[in-house]
Amino acid sequence: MGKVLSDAQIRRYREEGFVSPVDVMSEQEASEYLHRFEEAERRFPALAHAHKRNNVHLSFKCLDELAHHRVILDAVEDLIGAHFSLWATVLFCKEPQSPHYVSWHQDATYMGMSDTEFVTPWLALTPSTPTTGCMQMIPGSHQHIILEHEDTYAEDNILTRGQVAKGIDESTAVDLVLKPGQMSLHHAKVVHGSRPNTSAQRRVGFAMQSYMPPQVQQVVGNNLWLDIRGVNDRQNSRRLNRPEYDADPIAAADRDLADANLDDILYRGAAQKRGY
Ligand SMILES: O=C(O)CCC(=O)C(=O)O
Repeated sequence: MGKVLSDAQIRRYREEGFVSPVDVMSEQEASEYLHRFEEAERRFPALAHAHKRNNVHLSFKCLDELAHHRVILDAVEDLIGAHFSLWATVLFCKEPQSPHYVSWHQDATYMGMSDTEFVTPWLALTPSTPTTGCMQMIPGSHQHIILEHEDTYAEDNILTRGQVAKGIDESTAVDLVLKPGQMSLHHAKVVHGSRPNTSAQRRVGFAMQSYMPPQVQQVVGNNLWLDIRGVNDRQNSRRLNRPEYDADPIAAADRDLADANLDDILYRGAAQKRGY
């Protein structure tokens, strides 16, 4: 038994490449976080929108709190050990009845890391279901290599390059249905995607992408990390500051650096650069 995950859940993560659902907080607490996030979004529209969705935890206090939530970190520790840092976060908001989707992909493909043993918790702040466009995963797909991805730049595809992993058998895909306050945790190599939100409700998911042990290094861009737990010495790395309040300028300067670094890494060698 781990700190949060049972032996069966840990086994499932190792075998299937994800575990879901995991309770983090009550629906009531999740709706309070959603309210705080949407308030901050209204107050500081330039800091969080469809094309400014990376690293919002360095701007909004509520997301910084979520990235340091004890239950999330304990579950991460159950999977990758007691020493880890946070690389980045992504807010995946799908507006009601919108065409946006996420094609089948493996996160590690363009992240520029030295290793693929890292984990992404995805926390639902609203219901994540087949009609709101929940994530779907292919069990066991993390046990293979990084597949060839084709960059399509398809208009409604909200991945940076609209990249699509080739040769996927969708017939085994499973829906990750989450209530507000529940999370899934997925491996860097598991193949996953999500369909459009056809409902009348917004779907808000916060992906902490990803928590990584110190042996995982950024090898394409700069090593900019938020220290989370244990000892995380990486050569030539710079530690990011946490915001003390919404739009804190000290953390905002770090977010500018981290966002630019992430852009350089994710779009390295790409034929087009989009706003994601
Ligand atoms: O939120 C989604 O629909 C997709 C998220 C995703 O691909 C990820 O967190 O790695």
